[in-house]
Amino acid sequence: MRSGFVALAGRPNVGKSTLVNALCAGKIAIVSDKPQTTRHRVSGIAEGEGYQLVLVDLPGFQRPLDPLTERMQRTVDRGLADVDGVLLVLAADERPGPGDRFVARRAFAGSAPVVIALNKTDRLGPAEIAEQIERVAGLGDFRALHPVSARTGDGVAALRDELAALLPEGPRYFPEGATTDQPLGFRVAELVRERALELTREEVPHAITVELEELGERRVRASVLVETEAQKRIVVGHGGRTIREIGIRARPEIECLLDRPVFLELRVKVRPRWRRDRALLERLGL
Ligand SMILES: Nc1nc2c(ncn2[C@@H]2O[C@H](COP(=O)(O)OP(=O)(O)OP(=O)(O)O)[C@@H](O)[C@H]2O)c(=O)[nH]1
Ligand SMILES: [Mg+2]
Repeated sequence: MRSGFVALAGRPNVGKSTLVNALCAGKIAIVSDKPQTTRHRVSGIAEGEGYQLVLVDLPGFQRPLDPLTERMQRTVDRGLADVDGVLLVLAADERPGPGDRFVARRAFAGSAPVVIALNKTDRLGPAEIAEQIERVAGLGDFRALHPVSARTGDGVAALRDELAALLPEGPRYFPEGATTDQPLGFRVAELVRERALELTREEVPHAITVELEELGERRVRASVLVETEAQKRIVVGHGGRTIREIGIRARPEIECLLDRPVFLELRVKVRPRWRRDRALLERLGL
C-alpha cells in the first residue's frame, strides 16, 4: 500500500478546486469563476490500485489584505509543508506572469517533488498548448508536466497516475471509501456559499460567508453573512428573488449530500467587518 499527500499551489482561479474534483471523481470542493473561492484547506481522497492519494486543495496565493486573507495565506503555508508532492497549477490560457513565478518559487523551494498541471487546455489549440508548455517549463525543475482540462477530464487520469507514483509506502490515512475530510456541516455551508458566489458579482462574493445554524433531520438553516446593508440588498435581491434562487440551486445538492429531503431556510444578515472579526473567523474554521 502506498499513501500520501499532494498539495495544490497556484494563483486564484486557475482551477485548483475543479482539478481536485476531477482527480477525485466527485464534488469535494466548491468552484466559482470568482477568484479567492477556496478559503480553507480541504482534502479530497483518490483511491486507486494499491494507493490512497490525498489531494490537499488550498486557497490561491495572494497578497494578504485583511485578517481573512492573512489566515488564508497561513493555510497555504501550512498546507505546503510536509507533503509528498506539490501540484503546481497554471492556467494554459494565460501567459505565466509574476504571480505564477512567485507561486512557482514557493513550490520549488520545498523538498517535495513538483508536478506541473497546465490546466484549461480545452481553451487552446495544440500549437498554442505546445507554446505554453515551453513557457511554463522555465519555471523550475519539475518532475513532470501535464497538460490537462479539469473541465473535460482530458489528461486527468495520466496526471493521477503521475501523482500516485510520488507516494511512499504507507497506511491508509482515511477509511476506505472516504472521499473528503470535511465535516458535513461545513460542506453544507459551502454548497450555499457556492451558489451565493454564482449569483453575485464584483466585491460582493468576497464579502460573503455562510454560517450554518441548524442541520436537522428535516430542516437546514443557514445565514448568509455580508458586511454592509447595500450588500444585503444585493444578496436578498428584488422581492427576495436572489436569496430564493440561491436556495433553489443549493437545495438539491444538499439533499444529495445528506441523502434525504430537507427544508432549506436561508437568511441574509449584516455582520459589519466580519473579515476582521477574529472570533467569527475562528468559528468559521479560518
Ligand atoms: N475552460 C475551463 N475552465 C476551467 C477549467 N478548470 C477550471 N475552470 C474554471 O475556472 C474557474 C475557477 O475554478 P476554481 O476551481 O474555482 O479555481 P481555483 O484555482 O480553485 O480558485 P481559488 O479557490 O479562488 O484559488 C471556474 O469558473 C472553473 O469552472 C478547465 O479545465 N477549463
Ligand atoms: Mg479553489
